[in-house]
This record gives sequence, C-alpha cells and structure tokens, in this order.
Amino acid sequence: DPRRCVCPGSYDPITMGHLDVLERAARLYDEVVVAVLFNPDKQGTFSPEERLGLIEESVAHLPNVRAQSFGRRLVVDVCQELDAGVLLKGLRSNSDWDYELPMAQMNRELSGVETMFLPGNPALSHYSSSLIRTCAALGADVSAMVPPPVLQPLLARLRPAGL
Ligand code: COD
Repeated sequence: DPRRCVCPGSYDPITMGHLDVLERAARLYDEVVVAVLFNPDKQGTFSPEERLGLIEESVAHLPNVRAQSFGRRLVVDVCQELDAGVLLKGLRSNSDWDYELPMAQMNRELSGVETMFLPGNPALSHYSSSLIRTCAALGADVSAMVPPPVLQPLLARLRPAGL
C-alpha cells in the first residue's frame, strides 16, 4: 500500500531530528509505522522495548503514527508484513546518502519496495543519537535535542551517579 510508510531505524534513543522526520512523514502518508530494528554496526544503550516506549510517548500527538519493534529482521520483510509500500528516511548529509543509497537499492532489489528521502531540517541535521548520548554523558544540556519524554530516562541511563 503506497499510502502506508515505514520509518526504520535504531532510535537509540529517538531525537528531535527523528521526530522532525516523523512529523513530516505524518503529513505525507495516511499511516506511518516507526520500526525499531537491529543495526549490526551499533551496540545498544536502550533495549528495544525501552526505545519503543520512548518513541510511543514522543509521537503521542501524531494520531496516524505508531511504533513497533521488530528485532533482528530484514526491513523489507517488515514492509511486506505491514503491507507498506514505502520506506521513508531522513537525510542529514552526504555521509547519510552514501550509507542510504546502496541500502535503498538493495531493498528495492530484494522486494520492490521504494525508498523516499526527506531532506533533514538543517537546524537539526547535526543531531544523532550517539552524539547526543556522548554529550549528555559528559554533562551537556541536551534538553532541546530530544523529545521531552526522553530527557529523564536518558540522563538516568548515562549518569547513574547523578553527575
Ligand atoms: N535529521 C534527519 N534525519 C535523521 C536525523 C536528523 N537529525 N537523525 C537520524 N535521521 C534519520 C537517519 O538518516 C535514518 O534515516 C533514520 O533517521 C534512522 O536513524 P538511526 O540512526 O536511528 O537508525 P540507523 O541508521 O541505525 O538504522 C539502520 C537500519 C536499522 C534501518 C538498518 O540497519 C536496517 O534496515 N536494519 C535491518 C536489517 C536490514 O534490512 N538491513 C538492510 C539490508 S539492505
């Protein structure tokens, strides 16, 4: 179904950059499924269940957006299971493009599913889950960089001694 899109990612945790893409996706598609998937190149900070909970709280204001965790699965199989015709991704930079283009081509070869790219909001394009985690762990104020429900769990996880 071309009116249903999947926004796949690690979301470890969801950031304001992710949320901007999801809010824009919600205006373009009838239904948006945020798919929490396993990226073998990244070790996790939050468990898949925790990531899912933080996404659900962060997208509560978007009635046509829902989130689901799929673990170690091919994203194209997730699209087929959900009958979603489009993969939607945000592009921050050339390095995102270099990473995303071959995945988009591979996903199309594997299943025919098309990938659509939204240009990142330049005010948010330097946000990544990993950079925000690094800054937060060392005491920076990251409250504008993550959706409000993420802030306390993030600080609790990264600064257990109450830095
Ligand atoms: N502004 C705009 N877009 C952003 C921002 C920002 N500040 N931050 C992140 N994004 C975009 C990213 O560009 C990406 O499109 C999406 O949000 C998710 O980002 P991450 O970092 O949470 O997720 P990734 O890149 O680790 O996700 C990789 C996948 C999990 C999607 C990938 O590994 C995957 O599909 N895994 C399943 C197995 C599979 O099918 N592999 C592909 C075979 S071709």
